[in-house]
Amino acid sequence: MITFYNHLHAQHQGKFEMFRGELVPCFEVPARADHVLAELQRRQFGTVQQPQAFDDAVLERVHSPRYLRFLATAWQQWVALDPANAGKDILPSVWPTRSFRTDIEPENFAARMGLYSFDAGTPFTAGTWVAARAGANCALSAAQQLVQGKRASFALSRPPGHHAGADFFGGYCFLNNAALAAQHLLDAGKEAGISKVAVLDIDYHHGNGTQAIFYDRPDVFFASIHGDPRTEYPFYLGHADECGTGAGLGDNLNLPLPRGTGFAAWSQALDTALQAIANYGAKALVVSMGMDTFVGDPIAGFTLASTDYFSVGQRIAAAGLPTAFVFEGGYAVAEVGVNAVNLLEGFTGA
Ligand code: OKP
Ligand code: ZN
Repeated sequence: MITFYNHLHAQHQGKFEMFRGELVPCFEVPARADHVLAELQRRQFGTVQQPQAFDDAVLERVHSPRYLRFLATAWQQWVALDPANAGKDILPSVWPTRSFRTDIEPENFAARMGLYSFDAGTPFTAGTWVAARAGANCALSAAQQLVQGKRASFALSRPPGHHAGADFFGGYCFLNNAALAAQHLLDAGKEAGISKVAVLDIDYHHGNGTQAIFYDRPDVFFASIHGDPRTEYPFYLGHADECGTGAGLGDNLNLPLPRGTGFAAWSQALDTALQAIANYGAKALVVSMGMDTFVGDPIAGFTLASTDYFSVGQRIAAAGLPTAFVFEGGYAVAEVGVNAVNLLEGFTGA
């Protein structure tokens, strides 16, 4: 299996996120991807390649043009406010909640930051756009492998993507890498017979961005296993009664589980999700591969063990679909490499 990796991910290195009234050091750090890369190399798992470049038009298949323009220019706008800003990350502080208008892009920079975001935990830095763009290229390259008939691929991308919507960032995410991969499978895979795609999201946190992007679509099935949003981030989406809408009705499956859930119940949910994907008739699979279900994760609440990930990979492989794995969360930095490669080895049967 080919892994797509680009060192530019490290250009996104947030300093602090807002937590309980204080700024605390970011959990989403470059070392996460570096540990996965090191473990792939240590076990000689497949090959590692640079991603291809993809046009902005490919990003516009998922994200709005005005959002992409904002991301591409946000840092220069920030530094233009005050040259001293070059040494500080950007965090939003004001948002257009219910009853506010979002159709008019404000001229005030802080107001634009809030228009395009949903939390104060996602700093925007000097290198965020470059890193996010490189990460999206990894996900798109992984999808391109399946278009070319490969069985599987891995996008070792950072920052993660599944909380990012068509026109907003948050939850450490800016470009929705998994959604971009799914859309590219449909757009480029038509002749290869890829007419319906499933996204399986196994990150601890609900993939609200991916769900929202495809919620009314019959050509992408979204299934997610995650901490119950009544208590877990991102709180405002991911309940079991969210089944899709319009032409997409029936093509969204949320399997929320209580904080503290272990592998026995979690793996039953995985089998339920995979059965639903089989019933849907997906021709290819994108896995939002969050590794924060691990017992040692500092910001999540499931209790999977490192060895459980072999079984996760095996079960996904048994679905028999061409599969692109896209890296998402996983904040137990020292263990994230072993856990991720265990999953991939479980898949390949190595
Ligand atoms: C991103 B992904 C921690 C608060 C949680 C947001 C978590 C985003 C997770 N102090 N902040 O789904 O792994
Ligand atoms: Zn997560």
